[in-house]
Amino acid sequence: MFSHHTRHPLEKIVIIPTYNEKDNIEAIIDAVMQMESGYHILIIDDGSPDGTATIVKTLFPKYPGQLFLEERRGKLGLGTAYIHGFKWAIERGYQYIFEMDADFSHNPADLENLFEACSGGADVAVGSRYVKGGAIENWPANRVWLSKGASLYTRIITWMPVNDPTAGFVCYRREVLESINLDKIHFVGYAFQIEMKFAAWKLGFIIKEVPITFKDRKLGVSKMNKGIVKEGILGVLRLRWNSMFKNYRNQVAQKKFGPGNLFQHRELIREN
Ligand SMILES: Nc1nc2c(ncn2[C@@H]2O[C@H](COP(=O)(O)OP(=O)(O)OP(=O)(O)O)[C@@H](O)[C@H]2O)c(=O)[nH]1
Ligand SMILES: [Mg+2]
Repeated sequence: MFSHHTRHPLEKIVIIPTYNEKDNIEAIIDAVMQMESGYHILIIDDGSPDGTATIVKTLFPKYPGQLFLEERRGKLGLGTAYIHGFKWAIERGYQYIFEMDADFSHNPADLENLFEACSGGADVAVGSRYVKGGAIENWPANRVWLSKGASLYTRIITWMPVNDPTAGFVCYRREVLESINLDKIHFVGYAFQIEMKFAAWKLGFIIKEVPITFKDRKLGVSKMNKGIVKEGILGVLRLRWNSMFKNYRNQVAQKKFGPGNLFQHRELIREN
């Protein structure tokens, strides 16, 4: 019954950062584990006072060798949680590394579409609200406009050809995360999502957007705040600035690959 897990034990892992997600965490883990093709899950919990991590631990016996938890001491931000998870997943040899929220804004069934895009030639698959077939359900108008505004702003400043640059539902081929010097990624909120895509794009990787329907969270509370918006506005300017006067590719590439042989490295990836 679980043969697919043993056949590809280290193929796909979904990283889910959590802060106070006790009402969602068990259901989201169950939903991902129910997917036919077999995903592992890594939860990065930042010492949630509501006991999210304790709930994850009670699920270990149900999903042996498939469910993992990294606990950090305090709320250190979404960006550093993902960086921690990326390093963890690369070290263990996972081939497809996913980002997903815990709050059911992202439909676990869409993991398959992201995976298909990446196994079919893309290096990064982005679950996108702003391509044909994408949608947002139940978000208040002000959140929709903030998000659309952020996307437009990012496109105007960076010229990056991604319609949903703040999207947090993403699949990366491991080569992408290996090629980026993750210690150079500094943003923590929406700017983190933009920065990761920007770095992948600047390094020449192929980004494909896959339409998704994004739903507002039903349970738990949002961690969105003014600081995250401010970081986004200034962060995008900084990305553009850094890429104008200094070689951004050199700055963000993992030293062992770049800068001269990075594209060579990328050609090797593409041939595989
Ligand atoms: N580990 C960790 N996870 C976080 C942190 N901030 C947010 N998260 C998680 O990151 C995911 C996205 O955060 P959300 O609060 O849903 O942010 P959002 O989607 O912009 O806001 P809403 O959907 O309106 O709640 C959720 O799974 C959160 O629990 C953090 O500082 N550390
Ligand atoms: Mg959310």
